[in-house]
Amino acid sequence: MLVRIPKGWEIRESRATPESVFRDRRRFLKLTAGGLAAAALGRALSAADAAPPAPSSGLPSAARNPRYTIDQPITPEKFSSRHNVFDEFSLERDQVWKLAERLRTRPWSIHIGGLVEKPITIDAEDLIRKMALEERLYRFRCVEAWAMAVPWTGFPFRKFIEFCQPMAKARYVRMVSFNDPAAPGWNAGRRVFPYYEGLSLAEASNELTLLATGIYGHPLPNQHGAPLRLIVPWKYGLKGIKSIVAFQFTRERPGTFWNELSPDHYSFESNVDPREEGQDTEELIDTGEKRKTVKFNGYGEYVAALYA
Ligand SMILES: Nc1nc2c(c(=O)[nH]1)N[C@H]1C(S)=C(S)[C@@H](COP(=O)(O)O)O[C@H]1N2
Ligand SMILES: [Mo]
Repeated sequence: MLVRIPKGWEIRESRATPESVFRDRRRFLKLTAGGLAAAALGRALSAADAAPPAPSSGLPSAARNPRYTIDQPITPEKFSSRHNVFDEFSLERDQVWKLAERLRTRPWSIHIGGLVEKPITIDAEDLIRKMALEERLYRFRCVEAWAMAVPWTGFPFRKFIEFCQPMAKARYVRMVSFNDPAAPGWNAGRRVFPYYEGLSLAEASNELTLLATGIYGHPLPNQHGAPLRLIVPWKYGLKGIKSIVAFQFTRERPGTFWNELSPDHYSFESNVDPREEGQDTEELIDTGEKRKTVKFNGYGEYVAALYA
């Protein structure tokens, strides 16, 4: 069993931030060891209450794009699918998968609006069928200093922008998660939802930025943000908003969930940065191996110019 010691960021938060804001995140770290042990047992999914198949199911499997690969083993799915952050369902990392399981993701309306030539509402399935899907191996780094590497299926955000046709004056894109307290499994007592995120259009157009529809060669299970979630591998995981229902193109920089809760600790950009207090090392969720954090999570050659 993995034994975890308190992380630097945990100390930082308790020192500088009102207790009410961070009590939950601190509590999880104490529970993490148990969560990972449960994952290691590889508990079987109960099929009984399963929701209908995800919108991307039934599509031909996407070919792996060899340009995006990693220099470490892929994290086994039994770890990544049992240690999740999706606070709408549970603040306990090892409980999310079970609670999220019954969420219905079909049909799933996605609104595209704001500064676009023609605002539309489109079903996730119709949108996904319009896009050419590919698989990419990416590193993933949470601000809680855990890390993994997984194969995502999806389409480049850049292609999605072409589809949306934003007006020339648009500079940012704001994204919003589903918000349905009546949804099965919803258990969001302590936080105010929906979760919302944003990127500059320069960031969203970067070749790395992906809208994911699947993981490990199959549709996204709900705990990973079905039917559509954002993946920006050079940023902390909190930027990767799950189960998106709206995209709004804006001229002004939009607010983001964690930045507005605690601006001193979570910047709009939230790029992985080992110089930040408590972020110099990270721990792999499967092996417990500790290693040095790399600036931009190792993706500097793709993105450093965005921030120069
Ligand atoms: N809607 C929503 N999206 C979210 C979150 C959340 O709580 N709600 N958590 C974020 C955080 S902090 C992380 S680390 C990643 C975790 O993604 P995973 O569970 O697929 O590994 O999702 C991000 N997206
Ligand atoms: Mo995170």
